[in-house]
Amino acid sequence: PTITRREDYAPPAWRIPDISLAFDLDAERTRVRAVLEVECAGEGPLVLDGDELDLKSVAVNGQVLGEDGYTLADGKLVIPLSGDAARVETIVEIAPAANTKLMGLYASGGNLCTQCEAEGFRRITFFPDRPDVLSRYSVELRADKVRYPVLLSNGNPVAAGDLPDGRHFARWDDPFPKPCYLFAVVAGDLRALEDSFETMSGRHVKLGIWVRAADVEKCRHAMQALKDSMRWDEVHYGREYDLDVFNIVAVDDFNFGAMENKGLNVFNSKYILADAETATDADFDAVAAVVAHEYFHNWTGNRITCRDWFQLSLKEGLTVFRDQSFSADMGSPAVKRIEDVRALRAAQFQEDAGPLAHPVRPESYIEISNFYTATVYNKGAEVIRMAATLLGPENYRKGTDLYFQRHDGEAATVEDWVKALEDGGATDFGQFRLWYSQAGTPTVTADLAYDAAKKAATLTLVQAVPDTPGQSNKAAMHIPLRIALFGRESGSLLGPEQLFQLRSASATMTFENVAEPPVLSINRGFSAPVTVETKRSAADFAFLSAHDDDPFARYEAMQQLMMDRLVDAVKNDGTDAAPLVEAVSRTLKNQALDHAFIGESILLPTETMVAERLGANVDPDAVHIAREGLRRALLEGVGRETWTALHASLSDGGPYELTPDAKGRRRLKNVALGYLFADADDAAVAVAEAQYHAATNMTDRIAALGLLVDTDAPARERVLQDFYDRFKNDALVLDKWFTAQAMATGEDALEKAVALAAHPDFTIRNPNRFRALVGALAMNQFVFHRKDGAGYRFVADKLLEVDAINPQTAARFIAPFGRWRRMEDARAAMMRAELERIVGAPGVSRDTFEMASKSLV
Ligand code: LEU
Repeated sequence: PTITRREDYAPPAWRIPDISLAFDLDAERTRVRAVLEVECAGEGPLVLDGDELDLKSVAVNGQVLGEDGYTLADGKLVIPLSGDAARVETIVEIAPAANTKLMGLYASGGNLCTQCEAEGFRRITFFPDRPDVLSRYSVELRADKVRYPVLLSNGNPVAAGDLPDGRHFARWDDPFPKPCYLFAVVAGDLRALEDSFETMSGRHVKLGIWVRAADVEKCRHAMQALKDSMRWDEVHYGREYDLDVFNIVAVDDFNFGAMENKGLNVFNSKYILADAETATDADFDAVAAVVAHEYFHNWTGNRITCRDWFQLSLKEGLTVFRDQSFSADMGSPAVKRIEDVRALRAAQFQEDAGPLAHPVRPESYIEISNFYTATVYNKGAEVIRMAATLLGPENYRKGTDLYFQRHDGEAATVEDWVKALEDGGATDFGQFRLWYSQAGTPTVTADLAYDAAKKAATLTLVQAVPDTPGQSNKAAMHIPLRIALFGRESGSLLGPEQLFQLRSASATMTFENVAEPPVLSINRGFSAPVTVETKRSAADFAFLSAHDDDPFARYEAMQQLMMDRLVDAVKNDGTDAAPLVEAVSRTLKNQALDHAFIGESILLPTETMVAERLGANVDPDAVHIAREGLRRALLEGVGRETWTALHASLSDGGPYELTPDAKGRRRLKNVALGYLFADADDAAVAVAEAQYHAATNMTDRIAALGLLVDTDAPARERVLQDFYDRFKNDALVLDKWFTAQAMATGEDALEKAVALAAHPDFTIRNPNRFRALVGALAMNQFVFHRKDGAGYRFVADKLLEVDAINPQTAARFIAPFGRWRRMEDARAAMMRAELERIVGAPGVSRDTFEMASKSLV
């Protein structure tokens, strides 16, 4: 397969300032006429990309070309043109109903919709499918009026009306030049939840969220999030919305979360539809975050787009940082930060430590879809967070203002962004740029020495950036570390927190007037995406978990305490849980902490995170046993009565609310229930079954179900049956039913999951359903890594099955196999064997081939 490299970038030879498109829409056969106004900008013929298009005709300046007037080979339509400008017209036919890749124009639930990013537009019409060709679009849609009463595209609606034979049309004009990956069309029988928004300059925008008629009421939360995002972007970045309408459409079949097409976002319905009965608190938060993310793209992505796909983090890292900041402002900043860091560690740290590690700005790819990664998105966001920390709020805003001023209307680069921050914030980011080019999670080793006689403390910091595929001997990074010292006796801060900029391989920092032995609090707020190694003891972490005034650092201390116990338990078949029990008990009693924070901080690290920490020769069974052992130690140490009482005290049975306080109560209540299930006795089972039935919301119901699924109690089958009967007609909720079972860890959990793959409601055609069962199982460390290799085989079989119809969805599940290097030998060999089988499978897609072949190295 061909490799695309960043260094090979060359600007397009032809510009296309205007394009008009006419669609005769039909699920079986859609006809697309495209008229391109092209202008010469360099050398050579006009080269247009096309994939699975049935070409009917090509014309230049009104003259239809014969077969000798162009060449069509390897997905390229090459048309020699003379002169500086031409009008090029193509007519193609496509088959949306047969489009199982869900890229380009496809059918979902009786409607038609598009997905173009990154390279789906070439599956709709011939065009230079690259983000640096910006055009004004004018679109006419024609379709059967009964089947497709709603016809939407980008920009503003300009005309609509009836046509003969029961058909109708709609015309849309988008005045803002855009790359083709932002193009969208939707046709269907949809109803809108409507609203409006007045922008800061007093313009009125009509808002619509389009769904099935029965789902309109489930769009209220998304609509509120949209309006909140629009306001937030005005206040925090000075960015105003620019069209007369903003539409969102929710579809059930979607490879990703959502897509920021100009003025017409298309969403996976999972990130739009929510009500108390069907969505958990986490689902509500995800809806708001994704709505905000796609909306924010209007400026960071659409008005300023990417020059080429190596710059993807320019829009995605920045937009993730913006949506994280928005969610923090709308809810609890402390809990949001904890959640974001947990997600970063679970996905990105693992990626950075494995065979698929790549820089935030990658250097090459086979298939760009494989680079919509945690590194590009989440590490990219952390890099911008660090820049913002280094600049401070005022200078960061000056930098972003300058970025928008300089590059509005352009296809920009990461370098343009960094330069604007530098110039706007009057700083030097020379060394800081390494965050974009060097892969791997840096380690910072911190050693604190105290001299009681001199009342002085010295902190020695040493950084190391690990080798990653294709990169070794890396330069020292520019790492902002928020640091504070606490008095071991007084329990209070010794002087103000400092922002230390670690720029060299090692550095020391001295503290004067340290009157008592200090305890180190470092990387507070997770100021840098690094791993910190210290010699701090269990007592130090217990101390910080009780005294640190930075909520993230306090959470982190408890997590470190837990992680050290878990690693000790794996290595030594057991551990002294006493300091942890004591710290957890103390945290539970602390009236000053809110419920949500307590719930987060007392959660045990996942088995996957423990495996990651162990680093080599991992035996997942030993990890499972160690974690279950610690869970039981916490159940008994803190006391079954305490957990039961805590659970009961938070089950007030009052009306359902979505306030931060109510969410926090539910969180802690369900964490308490989880500890009771460390040893699921009859009493615990009864409490969970009662909670399941009494639940006024999905958060409580699914939490109880998820625990019961892991028991042999008769209640297990009862609640599973009840859940299925209640929700069998709601696809998103049925996904939860599949996932809960795929996450179970009983002895026959795998056999049960395999049986579920034959359930009439399971289908590999719907990406959400596939992820709900097969994806969840691949994340279930204990079952995926079953000793006999049956977990690997099942996931690999399913993955190859879906690869044949939808490569993007398949390729996503290669990563768990790529962890073979960390596993004990027998498992490592079986994982490799599956990867080899995938690489050699006849007809394997290049998406999956790239991921699997790189994972073998
Ligand atoms: N740009 C989308 C996002 O907002 C992703 C795309 C691949 C659908 O993350």
